[in-house]
Amino acid sequence: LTAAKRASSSHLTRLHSRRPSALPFSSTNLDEWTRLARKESKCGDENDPMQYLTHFTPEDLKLRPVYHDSSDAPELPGVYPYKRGPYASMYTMRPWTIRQYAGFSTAEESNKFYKKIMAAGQQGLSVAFDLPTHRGYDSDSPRVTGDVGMAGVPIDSVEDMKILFGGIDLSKVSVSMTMNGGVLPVLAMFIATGEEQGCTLNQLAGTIQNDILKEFMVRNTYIYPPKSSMRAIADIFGFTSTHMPKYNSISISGYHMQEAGADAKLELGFTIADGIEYVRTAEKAGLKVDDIAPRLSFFFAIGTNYYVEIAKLRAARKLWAELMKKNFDPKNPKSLLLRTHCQTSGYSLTEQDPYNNVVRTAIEAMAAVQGGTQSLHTNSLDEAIGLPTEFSARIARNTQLIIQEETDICKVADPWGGSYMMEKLTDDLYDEAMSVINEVEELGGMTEAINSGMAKLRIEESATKKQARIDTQEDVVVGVNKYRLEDEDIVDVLSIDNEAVRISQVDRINETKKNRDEDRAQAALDALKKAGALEESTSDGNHPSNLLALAVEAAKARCTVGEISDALEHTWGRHVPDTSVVQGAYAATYTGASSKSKGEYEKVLGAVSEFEESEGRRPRILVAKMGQDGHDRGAKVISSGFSDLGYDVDVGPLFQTPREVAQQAVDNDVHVIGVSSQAAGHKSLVPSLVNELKDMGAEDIVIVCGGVIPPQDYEFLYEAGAHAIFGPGTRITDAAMGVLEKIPRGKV
Ligand code: MLC
Ligand code: 5AD
Repeated sequence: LTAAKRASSSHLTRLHSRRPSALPFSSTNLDEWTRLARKESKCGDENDPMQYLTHFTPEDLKLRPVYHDSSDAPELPGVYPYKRGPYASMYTMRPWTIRQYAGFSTAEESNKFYKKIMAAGQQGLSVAFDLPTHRGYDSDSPRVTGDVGMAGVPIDSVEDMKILFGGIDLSKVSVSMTMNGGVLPVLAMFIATGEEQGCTLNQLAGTIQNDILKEFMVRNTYIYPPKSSMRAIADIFGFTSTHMPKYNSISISGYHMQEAGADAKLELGFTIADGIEYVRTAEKAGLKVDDIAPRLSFFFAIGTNYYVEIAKLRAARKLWAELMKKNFDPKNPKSLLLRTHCQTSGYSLTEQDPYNNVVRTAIEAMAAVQGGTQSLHTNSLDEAIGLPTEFSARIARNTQLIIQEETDICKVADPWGGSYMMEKLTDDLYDEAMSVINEVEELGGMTEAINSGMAKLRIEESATKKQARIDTQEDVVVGVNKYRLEDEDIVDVLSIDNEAVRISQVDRINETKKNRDEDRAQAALDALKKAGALEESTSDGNHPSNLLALAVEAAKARCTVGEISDALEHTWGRHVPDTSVVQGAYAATYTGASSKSKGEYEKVLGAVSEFEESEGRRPRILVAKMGQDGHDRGAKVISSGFSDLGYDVDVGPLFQTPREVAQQAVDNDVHVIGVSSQAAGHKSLVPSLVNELKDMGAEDIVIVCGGVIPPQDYEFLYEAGAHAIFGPGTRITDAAMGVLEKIPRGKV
């Protein structure tokens, strides 16, 4: 809402004529708040913003823009350490941005969708790219056949990016792009698109995720090893801080940690520690804290732990402000502000009785808003089944519009401030996160904590415990482990013709390469290769070897995402992660469980040892991830649970082709392959796996599938050769028993 619209539509106008304001404040915090709120609201020196921004309810009761105690220096939003919000007037002047994450099929289809949702009330854009783009592969690469266009929109060259933003004025709309591994080519293509649309660099507003540290920990769409990846980030900081003052150069993300199983203290501690590591990286590369810190932004997940999630955002702002001050002593107050995007939790949503997800999401959205987020994505009700349909996306968007426009929630900043419970919870979480940060510091910072495996293992342990709490009903999930329906309705899902998308992308790549100036393209790629091979970082935004500047030239020369990525991979190589499994965390929760859950757990243990006695060895399962899908929470939790239940578990590497999985299964002589699919590639990857096993004469290996698989696809997968499918919400004990029953006996 604009200030003008607010003033005319609310009771403000009446208020001004009735009560001209005086300013009786003496305390410094209140003075500071008043100065800032006056500036933000443009209410003029003659008005007191506390009154100017007051809203009257239909009962003529006052809702003030913020409430505070009567101490000399009350805590207030917009005032250090910003626990109560980054802006003084918060949502009374400008509500958070409704920014729904979207992208699917082709640039044309996604562009149409963006225009529709903007017309229906969405306020900023947020692009979801497909997995090949994330991992720096063009759509014509043989490694990515099953992934093109499935989990997001494919971008191969600036020609795709121009279609994606056709008719959308990039000087007016802020655009977030979730891109980490493939950040250089993709950001370069966005910049080139803006310039070719006629915008100047200083008009481009938005955010690039660009947070590689959490990729190594949880999200897995990295390309290069950590050191080179951090160098690219410093160059991006240098370029955007010099040329793109409205652009947020990073979105430091705890979201994916929570999705991977981190509890709030781990999510908060690791995220703030990541932020500190990025500022250190920038300083080491010669950048000044006040040049980059005002454009660092954050991103948190908001789950169903209502109070804790609100406390998390309050504690986050305070932690960041204090640690920035202590470690870097910036002069610009904006360098201390933690501004954040939030997304409601995907993990908390269920495949079973999916309309319940609307309610969960609304509650989570309320927590995000009461915690003071700057931007929000609310998930769609079909989250656990597939990508949002037009219907489910509408309900998700309207959830935010209803909070913003039908309620008076925006009229008061930090309504929980001063609550005994909330203040204590905020302090406690602050302390817990601070001890995680101190632990990380003792290891030498976040890069070291990641290298040591500590961060990943702590999150995986937390994930396994959470699963065990659900399996034992200590944590209730309505419609899943309690109040389960006898029959589930089938919900519509968005279906994408992966093969058609791939063919059209390949055509456009060929066309683009045919029409470009080949010498210019090769020269641009050579320049990138050379700069990548330099020992020294060139983070300075005006330096001729700045990697983003060179990537922009390559994008303009019509080089593809794959070519630009390859030019750097040439010297940087590709990162190969370790695979390890947490032991004992699943079993541990059963020691205190009810006798019913314990009984089930022991039943599986018994069945597994009976199998071992009769077959001469334990049941052996290869947990496989095929294609570019790096979501491995499910695979990790299954591996660690099955291992505690007595299985021999082989954890396959990420990003395998079906042939590589079949080969590993044969080499390790497993009974079962457990395919974990979260990114919609199952309909092409599972049949290929079946064929590969046949080719190797290993059709007796049982295939079971789990993850985000729409029930509509079950029949297809069974016909293709899958023996069992376990949807989200399956208890590990049930899956372990189900798999055991599928293994034919008598094979040694
Ligand atoms: C805000 N403004 C105010 C104000 N509130 N001015 C006066 N008074 C107030 N009360 C101003 C701000 O200063 C700013 O201007 C402008 O209004 C916009 O406000 P903002 O608060 O900065 O909002 P926004 O532009 O939406 O930016 C929010 C952000 C940004 C800083 C958090 O980084 C962002 O949009 N992030 C989104 C990230 C995202 O969508 N990620 C998707 C991940 S999905 P100015 O001039 O100061 O800029 C994913 C899933 C997966 O990751 O695939 O794994
Ligand atoms: N469109 C919309 N939402 C998406 N998500 C992932 N990909 C898309 C997409 N293409 C959301 C889901 C998921 C989270 C990581 O982001 O909510 O859980």
